[in-house]
Amino acid sequence: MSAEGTGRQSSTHCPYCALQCSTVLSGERGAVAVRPSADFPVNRGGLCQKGWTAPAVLSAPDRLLTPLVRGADGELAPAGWDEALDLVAGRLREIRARHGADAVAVFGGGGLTNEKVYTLGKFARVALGTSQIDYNGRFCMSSAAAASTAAFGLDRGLPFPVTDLDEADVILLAGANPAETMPPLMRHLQGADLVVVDPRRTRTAERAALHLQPAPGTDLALALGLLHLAVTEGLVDQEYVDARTVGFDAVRERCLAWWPERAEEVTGVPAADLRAAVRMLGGARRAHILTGRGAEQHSKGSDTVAAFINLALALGLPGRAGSGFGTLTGQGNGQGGREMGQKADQLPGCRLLTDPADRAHVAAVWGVDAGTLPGPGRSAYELLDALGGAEGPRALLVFGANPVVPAPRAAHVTQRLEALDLPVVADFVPSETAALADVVLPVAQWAEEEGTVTSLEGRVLRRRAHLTPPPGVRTDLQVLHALAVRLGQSPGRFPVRPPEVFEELRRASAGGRADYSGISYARLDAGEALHWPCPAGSGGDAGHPGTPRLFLDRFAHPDGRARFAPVDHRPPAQEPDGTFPLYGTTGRVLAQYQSGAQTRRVPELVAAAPEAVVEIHPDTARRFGLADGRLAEIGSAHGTARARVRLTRTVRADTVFVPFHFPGAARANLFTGHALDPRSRMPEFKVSAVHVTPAGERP
Ligand SMILES: Nc1nc2c(c(=O)[nH]1)N[C@H]1C(S)=C(S)[C@@H](COP(=O)(O)OP(=O)(O)OC[C@H]3O[C@@H](n4cnc5c(=O)[nH]c(N)nc54)[C@H](O)[C@@H]3O)O[C@H]1N2
Ligand SMILES: Nc1nc2c(c(=O)[nH]1)N[C@H]1C(S)=C(S)[C@@H](COP(=O)(O)OP(=O)(O)OC[C@H]3O[C@@H](n4cnc5c(=O)[nH]c(N)nc54)[C@H](O)[C@@H]3O)O[C@H]1N2
Ligand code: SF4
Ligand SMILES: [Mo]
Repeated sequence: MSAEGTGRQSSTHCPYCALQCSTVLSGERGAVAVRPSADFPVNRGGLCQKGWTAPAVLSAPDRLLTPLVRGADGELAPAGWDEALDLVAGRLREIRARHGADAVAVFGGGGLTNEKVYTLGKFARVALGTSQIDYNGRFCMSSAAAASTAAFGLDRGLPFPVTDLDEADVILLAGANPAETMPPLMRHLQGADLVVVDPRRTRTAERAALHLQPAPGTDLALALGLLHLAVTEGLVDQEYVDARTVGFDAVRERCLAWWPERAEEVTGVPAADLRAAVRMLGGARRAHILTGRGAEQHSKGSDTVAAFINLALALGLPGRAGSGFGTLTGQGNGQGGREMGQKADQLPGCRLLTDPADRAHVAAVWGVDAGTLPGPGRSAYELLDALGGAEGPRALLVFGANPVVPAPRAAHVTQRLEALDLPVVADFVPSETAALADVVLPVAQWAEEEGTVTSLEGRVLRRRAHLTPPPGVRTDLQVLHALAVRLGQSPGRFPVRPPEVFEELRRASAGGRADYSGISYARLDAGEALHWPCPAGSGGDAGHPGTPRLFLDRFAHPDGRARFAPVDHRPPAQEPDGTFPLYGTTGRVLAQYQSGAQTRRVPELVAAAPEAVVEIHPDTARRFGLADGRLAEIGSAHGTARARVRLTRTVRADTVFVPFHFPGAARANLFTGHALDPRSRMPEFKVSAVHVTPAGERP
């Protein structure tokens, strides 16, 4: 329903990160105002600069308001919806007839609502019949998900509400910089002594009682060193280990080889600091260990998370009231986005395409024969890498991602996209990926449509429409419906109303690991705080109360016990050498979001962070002839990016840091490589071997 002209206010949530700060929108198109709602426990009246300025994107001057089709002259030109959709459906049918169903691929996003993710996965498996679907969350939460599922039998980033952190005495943050990536979260970390593990002295590290500054790519050795000390200092909670876990003996055996001096040699963190960290954690009444992308985005990311889980289990933290282990989910619907079936191996509810019972359940909800559902497809990077090749997909539909900027080995990925017979992008701004598409479909934005997202604490939240979409724009659900019908599906199979999709999603997830069946729009609109699992048919008339805290009595494995994982350290794919003497790492700055497709269109944010910088220590800059404020080239075996030198003593002397939010020659991913984690298929965004040279002031 539209609120335009009524003076009505709409209660919703921020379009950006997984904290999903609660906001109230007012005002008409062109003058939408946002303020934080005071009563939501996660942001408690706070927003970050991105949240405050989010309405600007609703009326971005270059917003897409009509479909675009690439003409014979090679240019994108406005077209009608029927023309664009007929063209796409016709070409898809042709490509499928000639090359088979897997010649059509889909790439989704962790910012899409649950309803969209669910529909996108169903569209791929039913309307296209393709196995080739994955999404940008593979680059985000896959290592955390793999390790958490293995250890706990379930993947919910925070298995407890954010407010539990308020009561903690000690919190270890491994590779997370929430002071810039989730500023309102810092309110919940104020009461605790922080141990921050980061090669940079970030704004988060400045608030820490103890900052451990390891070389990039050495967190696994660091976690093994900490576990070693927990064992030798007698801090292991043996009663908990005996009662609630399996597999500790092998892990204890392995960590004995990681005495503190050896861990110091590999990580660069003084043994005394490792000891201090373990004593803080072991001595706390309530402690948490949290990981972020800094520890996870490695070719050994899932083993690294496993090593931090091992430490947390040895100290008896997970599933204990007031303590715990968690991972900080990133994208707006990064949690729901990894549950509802856009992942290459997954069906809704965290069900698996390889499990016959899971297939049968979802096929029944979809009204298809389970035998017609494809098997698992390629992971995100492998999918992008295969595009346009002899064995790879020839058409790609992108919803909610901008892979030209955030994919590793970006120059190669861009070439793969260019090699496609049919690239199609649905977006609301002309992203770098949309610029390569043959057909661009303009869609509605967060404040123009209904839906649900699941935040980093596993709580399902309602996004509400404040405006009607501009004329000429359709919702993602309408686009998928229209394409499905053109591909021969019955119209009723692909509903366009989000509540209708949610009702179906409930049934598809029922009995699955991420069970949403007891959640409804009515309950959410009544203000209930519902964290999954929330099964239907239990909890009496009021319904199941949801599960804010998981694992208090048992973990999600059949025997109720958590699993230790015997992991060991290994070097990154590229290590500094004579040619590439520095570690290059990448990440975020406060004022830009992801590929920047949205935030680079907000004047205040551009003023705050206008271009890519390379953070470099003054001593290192001197060695390489680099001056503050001048352009530099950051080159690796994979390619070269360009950024402006920012001298700072906050970064290790052997490391440079480049944010990945900027396009073109400034793409940090021009130098990242294609090494993947064998379990999670996560790329190694956080460590490359690079050299940095002056670039001169070419435009
Ligand atoms: N402003 C802003 N906020 C965001 C986003 C954004 O783009 N911009 N994106 C959202 C999303 S999707 C995500 S996933 C989250 C990510 O949130 P974070 O994980 O906090 O973000 P990053 O900056 O990618 O990485 C965190 C830190 O890891 C450090 N690091 C680099 N290499 C290593 C290493 O080898 N080991 C360790 N221990 N640390 C290392 C970096 O110096 C950086 O400070 O942020 C969310 N919030
Ligand atoms: N070097 C390096 N690379 C990284 C990372 C890193 O730390 N270092 N981090 C990785 C991580 S954690 C992540 S999450 C990825 C982010 O990967 P990206 O794909 O860059 O994420 P976004 O920029 O959020 O892209 C979302 C796109 O979808 C559009 N969009 C937003 N909402 C909707 C919607 O509802 N429907 C449709 N159709 N479109 C929508 C936006 O306008 C935008 O163009 O990047 C990864 N890449
Ligand atoms: S912290 Fe995240 S959810 Fe909150 S206002 Fe900032 S970007 Fe939005
Ligand atoms: Mo992310």
